[in-house]
Amino acid sequence: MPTLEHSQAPCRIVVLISGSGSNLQALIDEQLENKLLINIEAVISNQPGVYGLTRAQKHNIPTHVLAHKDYLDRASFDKALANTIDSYQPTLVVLAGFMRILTPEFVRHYTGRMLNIHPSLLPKYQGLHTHQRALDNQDDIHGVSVHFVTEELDGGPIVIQAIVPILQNDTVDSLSKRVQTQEHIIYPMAVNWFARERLAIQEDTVLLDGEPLDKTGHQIDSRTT
Ligand code: NHR
Ligand code: GAR
Repeated sequence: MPTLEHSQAPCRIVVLISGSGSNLQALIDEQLENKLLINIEAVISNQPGVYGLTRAQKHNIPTHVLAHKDYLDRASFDKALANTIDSYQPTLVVLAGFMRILTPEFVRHYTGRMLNIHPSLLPKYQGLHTHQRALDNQDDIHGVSVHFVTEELDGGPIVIQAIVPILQNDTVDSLSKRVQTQEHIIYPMAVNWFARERLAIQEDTVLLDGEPLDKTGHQIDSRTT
């Protein structure tokens, strides 16, 4: 029986990974808890042999490896990637530790229906090595952002951020673990909102339940919650 709360078909999701897939696991767990809300149709990795593929297979989710090294250039890789994704007719594409920059053509095709999780308090530290950069700058806080993907790398409208403290003697390892704990909370939350059609984009602003969010999205402060 469909519930009053959620009578639609599950939101069809394709997840792109490059690595261990702990964020993918958080989404699989969300799906297991709430079967009617989302369905991960496929997982695609640009890296062969990564553990995220095993996580998907354990739950009978179809997997594909598209090794970017097998393609002549970014455009041909992205075409093959889009063809594979679109064969599943997803409503949402989720980048979960996906480490290849995507071409503008690819990104435009998924406008408003592709999310990324980035390990920094955007707009600070776009790009790579965010934990090291936060430590080098002796920041007091660090964190993670979920944003809609646009042509500007890590520059799309932000849905949600979680703040973590930086502690004395933190290393990249200790700090990234603290950040990842928050990743596994906020990514399922953002995907859940999308699946329930609670998110919209108006120009550069994210609306949650019709109300505009700040530029930094909905904020969760792990120091106080
Ligand atoms: N593509 C676009 N157009 N826009 C975004 O916002 C994107 C994107 C592709 C990936 C994830 C992003 C992150 O969260 C992401 C956001 C990879 C690189 C990178 O430099 C940078 C940012 C992100 C992902 N990749 C190198 C490249 O040449 C390869 C690095 C490697 O393989 O280790 O593609 O941080
Ligand atoms: C996550 O910490 C994510 O924030 C980061 O990679 C890790 C992937 O972990 N993403 C990026 O750095 C994107 N450039 P996972 O494979 O265990 O989900």
